Amino acid sequence: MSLRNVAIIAHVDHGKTTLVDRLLQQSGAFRENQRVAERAMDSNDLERERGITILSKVTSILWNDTRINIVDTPGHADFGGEVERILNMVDGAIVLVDAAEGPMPQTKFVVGKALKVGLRPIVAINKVDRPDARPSAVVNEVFDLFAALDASEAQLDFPILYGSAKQGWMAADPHGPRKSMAPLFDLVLRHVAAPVVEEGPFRMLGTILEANPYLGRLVTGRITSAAVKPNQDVKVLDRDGKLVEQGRITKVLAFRGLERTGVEEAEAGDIIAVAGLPEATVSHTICAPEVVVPLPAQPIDPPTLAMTFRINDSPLAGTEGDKVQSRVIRERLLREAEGNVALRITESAEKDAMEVAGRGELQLGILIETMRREGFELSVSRPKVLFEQAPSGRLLEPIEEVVIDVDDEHSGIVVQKLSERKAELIEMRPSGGGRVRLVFYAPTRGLIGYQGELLTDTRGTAVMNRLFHAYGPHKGDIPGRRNGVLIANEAGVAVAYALWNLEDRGPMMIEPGWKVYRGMIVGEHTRDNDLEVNVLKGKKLTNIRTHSKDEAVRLTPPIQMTLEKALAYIDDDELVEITPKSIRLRKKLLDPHERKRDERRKEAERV
Ligand SMILES: Nc1nc2c(ncn2[C@@H]2O[C@H](COP(=O)(O)OP(=O)(O)OP(=O)(O)O)[C@@H](O)[C@H]2O)c(=O)[nH]1
Ligand SMILES: [Mg+2]
Repeated sequence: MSLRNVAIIAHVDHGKTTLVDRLLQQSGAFRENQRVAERAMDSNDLERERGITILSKVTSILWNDTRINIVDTPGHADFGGEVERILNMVDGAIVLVDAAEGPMPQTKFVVGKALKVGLRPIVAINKVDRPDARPSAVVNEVFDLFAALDASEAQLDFPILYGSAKQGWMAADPHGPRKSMAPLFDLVLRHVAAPVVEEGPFRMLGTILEANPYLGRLVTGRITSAAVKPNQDVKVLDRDGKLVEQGRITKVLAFRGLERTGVEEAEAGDIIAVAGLPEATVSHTICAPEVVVPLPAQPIDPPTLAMTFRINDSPLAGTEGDKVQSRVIRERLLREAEGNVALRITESAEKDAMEVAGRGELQLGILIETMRREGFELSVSRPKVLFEQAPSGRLLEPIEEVVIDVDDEHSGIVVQKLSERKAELIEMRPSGGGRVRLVFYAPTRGLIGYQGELLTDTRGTAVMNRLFHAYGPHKGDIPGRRNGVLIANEAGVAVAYALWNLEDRGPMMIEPGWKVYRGMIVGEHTRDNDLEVNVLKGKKLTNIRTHSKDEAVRLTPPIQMTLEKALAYIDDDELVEITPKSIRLRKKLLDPHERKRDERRKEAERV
């Protein structure tokens, strides 16, 4: 049977997963009356909640007797390294570009990678149904992008389709016919080459790794040579050709619609998953026992951001979660690192703590969120950017390209705030409709926690996109949070009246009825120093005042501390306490005297 392998790549939210929905539907992959959720490929809980793709996934459809393996990729920059590997597994790529937004940083990143591995992408201008769509201008921008990325003649000559994944059509003209995805299917068959198959015994490069609750470790990749069957003896080589393990494949799985089906044999060129190899991972070669040379594999991007995961040792520890011991946390993290190649877990210098390094705030945030749902309690430190050293000995730090689209009137404050954070403005141009597009090179360090501030500064109208650019010289000190915090001075249950009394000290982060402890952060101080406050003190109860009256005190709604917000908010001497039920902020040292002593010690070190 003839075969095509194609990846769908784009900036975040440009419609990749929605497109895959339509391709599945229109190729008849679903049964007549099958109920299928929207963005069906985003199958894990967090993907569904957040509406983003986190893990790349493979599916396949049949079109005119050709099987097309389609890989849906994540658009968020934290998962960019994975997209790069996937492009090595396919023979074609569909680049989706939002007809209103045009090419964005991640478009540039993925197109650059696709061109580099020699693919000739198909460009699909998506979302032409948007009222603000500007398809022909966007095509020009895409052309400029390809040219700027040194595309070859053949690559510059990219075929273009216009359409709406949401409405289920693609066509050679923006005006239609607005009928179906057939033009895209046909173009894939015409434009994407059949997979090149090499001679020799069985070899396959591990490209996607996942842990399956029933089958164990599953490694997905494209078979480079020969066929593979269940129960076949294989070995696994790392990038340098060192033997990782010898074993037997227990299952060969093909991707069919939303399901995976065990098959009796898979042929060279096909994208499949194998089970039964406990050590094999991404960038390993799974091969017949006689093979000695591994397939070329790109190295995995080094992590750029790290956090310390410690046991929860607050006075409320163990009251909301059941997985609290450092041994359990450690095992869980090590298991995660096995299935997630972008994470690096190391022992921390601190007691009962592990250092977890990854590609970004989102990636680490997702790990924490997953663990809390499993019943874990943790306390996590402020994210730290990982530096590198140039051969000259000079300190280097990660620099990102940041693109911010903002209403004209707010551009001033954005430029000011980002230059305080040591960002460099490299481009500023109108982007239509009274908006401007600002492009910066900014140190990752300065961007931690900026998203929330940006939304406040621009009344929620700005859109920020970031992408790793390069390691550059360290930019020097970046001022941290300016405000101090309000700290509870006693353990108990917060009372409305006490919170109301503290309103002029600053916004609260807790609500009446919440449990607090000494050293817990309960609000933000309007000034730059920390302040200890009493949130337990009720109004003196006299005969006439009842408890219910106390409740009637009208409070300003507190700051809602989501996990991401909390991680970005805390300072070096603070922690986020995470349990299945709560996110609390606290001082590392709960005892005020200890904090004083620590401060004095630091002061002494400075002079
Ligand atoms: N108007 C319009 N909206 C669309 C279209 N295609 C997708 N969307 C919407 O765009 C949003 C993002 O769609 P997804 O399919 O999740 O985008 P994605 O590229 O897979 O996003 P990531 O996987 O997170 O990178 C959803 O709200 C879709 O409904 C389209 O053709 N027109
Ligand atoms: Mg998606």
